[in-house]
Amino acid sequence: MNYRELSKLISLIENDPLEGRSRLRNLKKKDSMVIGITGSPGAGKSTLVDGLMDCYRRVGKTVGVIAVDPSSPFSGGAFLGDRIRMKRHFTDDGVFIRSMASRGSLGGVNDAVFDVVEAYKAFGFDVVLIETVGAGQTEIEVAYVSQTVVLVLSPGSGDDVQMLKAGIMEIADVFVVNKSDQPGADALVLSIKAMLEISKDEGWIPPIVQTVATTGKGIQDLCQSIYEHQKYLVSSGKMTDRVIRSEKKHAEHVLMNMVREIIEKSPCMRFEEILDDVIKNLCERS
Ligand SMILES: Nc1nc2c(ncn2[C@@H]2O[C@H](COP(=O)(O)OP(=O)(O)OP(=O)(O)O)[C@@H](O)[C@H]2O)c(=O)[nH]1
Ligand SMILES: [Mg+2]
Repeated sequence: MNYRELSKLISLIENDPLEGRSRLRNLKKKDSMVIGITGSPGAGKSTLVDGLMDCYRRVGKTVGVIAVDPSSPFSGGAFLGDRIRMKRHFTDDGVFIRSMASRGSLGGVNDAVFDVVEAYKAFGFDVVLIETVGAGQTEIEVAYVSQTVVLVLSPGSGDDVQMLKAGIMEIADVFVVNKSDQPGADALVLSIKAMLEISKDEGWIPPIVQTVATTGKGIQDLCQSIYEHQKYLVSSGKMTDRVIRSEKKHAEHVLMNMVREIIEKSPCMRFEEILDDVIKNLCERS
């Protein structure tokens, strides 16, 4: 597969999820490292992704990036912003960047992201980086596609640990306090530490990495922390759990969307009939 074919496959996934998925089914996939970069808007995720790409490219690894844009359609501002910020890598053969609108994709963004990750694996990238805004349940769910979830926080942006959405802290494997050149970074680190102390230790204590993404400070540490987490997943046997977690979420999202679609189109009006109709339809599709 070349980049053109990969682009086409992604468009197919977005425009005709069923067809896209059947195409994916027959492709051989690499055991890529899948890293999620999530956090509040403007925390510096794209700038960090850019730095991470550098880290991986320097050791010869190929990188596929998926930037899930929370608000604007494909032509929107954030998409262009991401393009510009990541432009250093635009001419690099070992890098592929795709932005996806989180609204407007058929079957929902979650299905599409899960499927696009599969397409990236089929292409054979060593590393897949997914940037999402961890602002709501949908975005948190997207994080389940990743083996390692990096949560990016920054001082002075309302990233008060107490106020973070439930669920987002729990899903973080590595914490990043970005914009460490700004006041309040140390206090933010302390509050994350305090929060981690009361949370349950299940063998992995999420490290807190301080970065200044704009200068590259701390990026190497972040790369190292991600590597350590991956190593931990493999040595503890938890990598398999992560893979299963992702597969299950993927299946859940695809099926939920199918069910929703069938219910919407169902000519039946009574509860039992609707249930029967859904089950009949699902059986016919499988
Ligand atoms: N001072 C400072 N500014 C930073 C740092 N990292 C990123 N920025 C700036 O913060 C702004 C947002 O950075 P992005 O990388 O676009 O942040 P993002 O989280 O991807 O933003 P969205 O995708 O819009 O949610 C940009 O103007 C960056 O230049 C940092 O470490 N220090
Ligand atoms: Mg961004």
